[in-house]
Amino acid sequence: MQDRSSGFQWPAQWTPDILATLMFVVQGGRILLIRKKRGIGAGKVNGPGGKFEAGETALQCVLREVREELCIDVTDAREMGVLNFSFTCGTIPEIRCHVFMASSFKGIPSETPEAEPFWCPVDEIPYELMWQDDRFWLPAMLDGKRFEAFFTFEGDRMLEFSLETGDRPGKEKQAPSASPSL
Ligand code: 6U4
Repeated sequence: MQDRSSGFQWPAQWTPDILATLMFVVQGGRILLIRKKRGIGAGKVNGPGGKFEAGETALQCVLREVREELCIDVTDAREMGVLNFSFTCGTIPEIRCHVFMASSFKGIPSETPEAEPFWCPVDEIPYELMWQDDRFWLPAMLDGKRFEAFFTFEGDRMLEFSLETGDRPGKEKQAPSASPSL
C-alpha cells in the first residue's frame, strides 16, 4: 500500500451527508467523460454519476446514473475506490463517492439534460477542467490501483488531501465487482 498526502489528518468523527458514485468507462485507449450540465460541479468535466437513491447499492446507483445521464448500460462495472469530500463552505454536502471503472457497455453515449458525453485519449485527460482532486487519484486508478482518498475543499479550491493506493485488482483474490480492499 502506498500513502500520499499533504500531511493532513482526516477527522475521525466525519460522516457523509450523501453517498454518490462516479463511473469511468475506458475502451481502446480512450476514456468516456462528461461535461456536467447541472447539479454539484456543473460546468466541470467529470465521469457520469450521482447520488444514491433510497435502498440502492453503490453498483445499482452507478448503473442507473450512467443510464440516466448517457443512455448506455455498462456491463462490466467494477468498484475501484472511495473518495471522501468535505467542503468548508457549508452549502455543499459532505460526500462519500464510490468510483467505478468499466470497459464495455450497450447503447450509444448520448447527450441528456444532465450531461454532454465525449471520448478523450487517456493521456490527454483535461485535468484543468475537472475537480482539483481528480489529478491525484485518477492516474492511479487508470493504472489499475485501488484507492481511498480524503479531500477538503473551499468552494472549488482543494485545500488538503490524503490518498492511499493499493495493489492492482489482478493481484487480489476478489470478485471483480467487490468493494475495494486496500
Ligand atoms: P441529481 O440532481 O441528484 O441528479 P446528481 O447528478 O445525482 O444530481 P450531484 O449533482 O449532487 O449528483 O453531484 C454528485 C456528483 O458530484 C457525484 O457523482 C460525485 C461528484 N463530485 C462531487 N464533488 C466532487 C469532487 N470534488 N471530485 C469529483 N467528483 C465530485 O471528481
